[in-house]
Amino acid sequence: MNCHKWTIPLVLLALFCLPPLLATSGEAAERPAGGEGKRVVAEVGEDGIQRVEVVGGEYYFEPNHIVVRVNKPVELLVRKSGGFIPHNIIVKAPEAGIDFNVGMEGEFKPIRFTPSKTGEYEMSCDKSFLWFESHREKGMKGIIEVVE
Ligand SMILES: [Cu+2]
Repeated sequence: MNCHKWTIPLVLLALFCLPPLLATSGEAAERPAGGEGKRVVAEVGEDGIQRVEVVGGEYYFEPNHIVVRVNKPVELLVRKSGGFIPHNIIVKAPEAGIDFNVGMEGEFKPIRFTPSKTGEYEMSCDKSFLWFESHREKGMKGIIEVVE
């Protein structure tokens, strides 16, 4: 039975090849639909406050491109997607009136500011596991775009 001598190598080959494939699809499933990310224009509430909900997870912000109007109050409602990995959301743009570093938890938490200058400002998570690369380097970053 000549064909049987290939059975074992083929099974071994399949076992070696499958885990990376599964790991890749698992990672893709972690990220919400939208692939490269999502651009959202903040909705203005009846109280005149621009509100956006932002969820942080491994390793993304959803949405990761938030558009707000200048000189109008903004409220970001932030929470993390679940699990044990800690996340935060940081924007360091005091020149534009945006300067915060807030830990994300399971419940929505408000971050309020009024952007005073148009431009694009980076938001990111600086958490990391031990000496490994930060979540920002793994893709957990985005843009707050302030427009007229
Ligand atoms: Cu993070």
